[in-house]
Amino acid sequence: MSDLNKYEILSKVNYPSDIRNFDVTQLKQLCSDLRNYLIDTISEIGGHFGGGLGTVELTVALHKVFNTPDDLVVWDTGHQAYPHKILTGRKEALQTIRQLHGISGFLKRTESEYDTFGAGHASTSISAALGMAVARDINNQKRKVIAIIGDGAMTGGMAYEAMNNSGLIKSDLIVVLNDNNMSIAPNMWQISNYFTEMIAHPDYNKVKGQIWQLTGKLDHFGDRVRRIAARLENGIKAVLTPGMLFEALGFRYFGPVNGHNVHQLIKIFEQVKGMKGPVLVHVLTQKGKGYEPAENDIQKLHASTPFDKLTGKALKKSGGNPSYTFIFGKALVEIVKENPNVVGITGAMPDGTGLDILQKEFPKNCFDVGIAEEHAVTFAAGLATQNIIPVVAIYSTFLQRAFDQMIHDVAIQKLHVVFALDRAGLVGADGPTHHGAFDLTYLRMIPGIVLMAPKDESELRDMLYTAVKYKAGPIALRYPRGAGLGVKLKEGFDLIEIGKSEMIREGKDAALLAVGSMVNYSMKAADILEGEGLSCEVINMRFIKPLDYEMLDEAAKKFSKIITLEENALVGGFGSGVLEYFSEKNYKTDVLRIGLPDHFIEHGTQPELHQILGIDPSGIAHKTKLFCENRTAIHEVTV
Ligand SMILES: Cc1ncc(C[n+]2csc(CCOP(=O)(O)OP(=O)(O)O)c2C)c(N)n1
Repeated sequence: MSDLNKYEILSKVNYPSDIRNFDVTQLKQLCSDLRNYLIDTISEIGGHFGGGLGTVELTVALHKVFNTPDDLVVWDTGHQAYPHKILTGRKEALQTIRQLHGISGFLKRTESEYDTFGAGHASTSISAALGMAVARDINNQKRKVIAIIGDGAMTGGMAYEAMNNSGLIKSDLIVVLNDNNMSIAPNMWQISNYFTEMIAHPDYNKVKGQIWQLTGKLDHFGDRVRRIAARLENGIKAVLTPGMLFEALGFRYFGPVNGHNVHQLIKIFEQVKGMKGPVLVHVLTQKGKGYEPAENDIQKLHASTPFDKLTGKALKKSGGNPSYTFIFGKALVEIVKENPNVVGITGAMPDGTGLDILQKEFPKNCFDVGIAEEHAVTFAAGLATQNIIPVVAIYSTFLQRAFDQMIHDVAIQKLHVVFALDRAGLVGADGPTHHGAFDLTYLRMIPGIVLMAPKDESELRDMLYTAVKYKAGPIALRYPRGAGLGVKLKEGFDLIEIGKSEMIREGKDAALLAVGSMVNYSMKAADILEGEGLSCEVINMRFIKPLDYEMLDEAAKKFSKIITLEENALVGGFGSGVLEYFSEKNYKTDVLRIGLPDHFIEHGTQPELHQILGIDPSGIAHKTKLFCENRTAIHEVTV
């Protein structure tokens, strides 16, 4: 681990108050130390990387000019806030970031008073900051409120809802647009192209220069002339500058400013600090700034596992089983080859979802809509009305955003939209904002939807194929983050009968009814239990909706002990569905539900979390044994 003493200035800084008397030379040195410390640490332990390297100067300038934590700085998403964490009392703790019991990779109110608003999902900062600004007005306080939002996060509709409302309310609010022209993938923000073109246009620069010259010359005239000139300048600026869109929404626009010039940033923040009403400062940054491998391949180094500092290459040996994501991406390409009416849709996550493979092979069949999950779903619904088959590939956690669209735009109209939910279950280091803990709950309640979870990557392929062939309405499959089980993949695909489970191990003492990732764990648990004299049947449920009622009827007759297993919140999940059915049928079978408890689960590796929660094979075996012996199986967990 990095010895902090080797960073000359940073070693003396623990909180923002330590930098407020620094001169520009010291601040520049601090920026250099911050950057080196980030590179040294993240190359060793992994984590989000590119975004933070791009916000070093911005972070320093904000904490220098504003009186944090009394002034409220609200970061969007949070992956770019590592420099902020370092400057706000978490310098040493950075070395534990995203690790079990370490600090979070995102913003977290319980972690620091400087983290004014929890984040992880994008596009929330302006709304939250406006709420804080209005609360400040109600409470008669004086503090400043500053939101920092990336150009990627600006593809999310909520940012516009918030700006529109800010323009109406006119509360004092500073929004910093951190524009690096990148999301994780190349950004889908149309306005970004418009900025780039406008700023580069010679006429814009000529006229801008002339306005400034003119207003400079007018300085020696009287007040009235200066006021008219200022109005004129604002008027012309509004029409000619990239800020005209923001001005239309009621913001005063400043910029663009070089986001790696700490001196300029301080100057502009000092200038806007006392202004009335909503202000937008447009800051141009470079993702990965100061680290060549990241500057050259920023998509790869948005977030990373540990890597070689010199080359930027991952340290982890490649090999291992292909991921569910990769298998999904490849399978979709095979399906599109067969049926060109199938299209893939991603919300700014082509690499994360495996749709990058489709994007390369069939670019016309692939749509990256930006961080706009709500739009993605309704866009898919529109496509489905015209007999196109959309496969919407969104992480379980991000699809939460589009719940109403799934009900209102897709399910009520029984439209054939395929939902591919990656990262279902616990995702590991990203923690509670990113765990896919709720999709079985929020999908299971939607009338008419079909909801599946594959036991392995081969079944994922068949389920995707089945979903594309199924015409009767919405159909979803959910699968976990990470490597598949390494099962052999067959050529082509098989249709799976809707609503039919698969018995994969016979037993006589108890039945383990398992969903998705829990099938493999249940098989291992059954092995352990066999050794302890307990014979367990294992059923791969395949379908959470519709449930295999025939199988449930038989199981209820055959077994006095049934255990349901899912990597989803127990509240409202698969096990709840089984209990609802048993209650309707008045079955008296004892049911133990194993899954995620009713609290948010912190970050750690997937195996660590599974073990702590008692949903790994030995935990399952332990709970099952207690249950079968009529002893309590309630597992107290602290994660
Ligand atoms: C609702 C939602 N969808 C997707 C993501 C995944 N995601 C995390 S960061 C990111 C890109 C953000 O781009 P930008 O706001 O420009 O920040 P930058 O990384 O460029 O600093 C995306 C798509 C997310 N966090 N939230």
